[in-house]
Amino acid sequence: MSHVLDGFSRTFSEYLLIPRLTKKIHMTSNVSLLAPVAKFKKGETSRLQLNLPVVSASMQAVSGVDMGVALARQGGAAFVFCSQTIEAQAAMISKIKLHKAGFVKSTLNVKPGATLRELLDLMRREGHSTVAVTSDGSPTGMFEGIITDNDFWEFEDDLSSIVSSHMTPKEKVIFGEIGIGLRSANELLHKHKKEALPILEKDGKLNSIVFKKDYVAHKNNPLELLDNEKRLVAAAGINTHDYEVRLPALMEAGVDIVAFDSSDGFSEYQRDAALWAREKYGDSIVIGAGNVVSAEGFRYLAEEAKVDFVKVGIGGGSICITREQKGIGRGQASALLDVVAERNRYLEETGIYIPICSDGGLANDTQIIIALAMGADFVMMGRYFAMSDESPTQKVTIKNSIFKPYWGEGSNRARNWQRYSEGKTVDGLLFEEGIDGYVPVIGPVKDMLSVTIGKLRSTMCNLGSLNLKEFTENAVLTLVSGQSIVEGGTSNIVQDESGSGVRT
Ligand code: MZP
Repeated sequence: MSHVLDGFSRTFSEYLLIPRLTKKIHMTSNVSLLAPVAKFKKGETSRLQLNLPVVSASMQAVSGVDMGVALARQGGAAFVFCSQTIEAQAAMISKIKLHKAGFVKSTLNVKPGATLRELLDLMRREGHSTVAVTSDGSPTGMFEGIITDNDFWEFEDDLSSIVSSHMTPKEKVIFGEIGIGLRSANELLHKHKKEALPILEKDGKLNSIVFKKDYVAHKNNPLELLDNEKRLVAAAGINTHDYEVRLPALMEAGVDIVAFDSSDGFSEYQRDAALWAREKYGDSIVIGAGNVVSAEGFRYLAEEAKVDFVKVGIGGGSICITREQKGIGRGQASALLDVVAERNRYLEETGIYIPICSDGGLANDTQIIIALAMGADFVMMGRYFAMSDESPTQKVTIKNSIFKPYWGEGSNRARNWQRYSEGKTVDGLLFEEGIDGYVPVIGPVKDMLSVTIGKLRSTMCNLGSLNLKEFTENAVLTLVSGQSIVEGGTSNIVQDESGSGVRT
């Protein structure tokens, strides 16, 4: 006979948090938002922590290179979508990893004999204005000089003339020698008022370049999430079909975190793929699996698949129609509470802490806060980031407002058959599990997160907590009735013209 769980399947909007004692030390500026991603032993620290408990979904309409850079700069990570060719996904990861580092391998190089026209094409294609000149035009050739778009005038100079007649030659270039530290390199940039500092091998070959813009960006984004080599942390979605080829390509590109992108992760496919990845790469990669919505699903991925973190959520995503189409899923709050309780039991039994990611269905900032209070270590969002300038879609105007398209990975538009393989036909999906629509454009990720995270820090102080662990431990939640939700809104108010309320 079938089994019916006690109670309802509940959502985040049905809960509120009860404030706890706020001491004078509980100031937003004292709050730490460090969030573990990789599993760790009790008393130890996770080998990879986010600086903000937020990641973006592995979706075509959400996570590309710009999102990877923008989110890592804020302390989170973007899971670059896997519903694309292996080469294209690996190239995106490479771009994120090469975007910034103390010492960047030079990606734009020309030979001294190249024409200005060739140089201009290169600058336009790559979107950079500083190019290293090497004897053979390679990133590690003999260094001959540097040329920037200030060294010639496109409409005045003869574009068939060669680079060497316009570049700053090596004798006049300020450069660093291999072995120089990042701090000293930045000091040289500062002292000589330069934008870029080539780093040369002892024999004069180009090794790398240090850019002033990276230093400035780092100072402007103190929570920037960096790997051991000071490159941005990059994450990617993977699937259980081509992981034996995809994962090596992503590793080669420098990926730090991967997560299986699946609507239902409670499967032997994920177990086998995760064990294969662990066997091949050990702890050099952080592996997430999911999605699950039950204690049983969590236990399986923790014990059998030995993954680093587990994602929770089926059917709650804003574009998701899995529940209507197939009848599987669970209210996100109930799913999360159940999985968190099992994670805590697992911790008691084994001494191993497995971080949990609450994925999908977060409709506003309050729900992000409630998810973290309920014990999610970090949250994954699609719609939220689809609304930002950095999502990889084009803006469109609809009835005088600006929108961006946003579609589910289970829609025919995404054709992500690896995620929903059971529903595949020769021409596409037998049935869709996701919809295709539009979301309003809000602005840059940095600005959006500053508001969301500001609210989170403030609520953490209301609950007398200085970090996310204390936040969860201190969290006392109450279920709200329909009437108390009405009470929480405004009442007997006449709106003034600016839209802000005037109490009557
Ligand atoms: P949301 O933040 O837009 O509410 O939800 C994003 C999450 O929905 C993703 O991380 C993924 O788990 C899930 N998703 C993506 N595509 C679909 C679909 O087409 C979907 N059904 O459910």
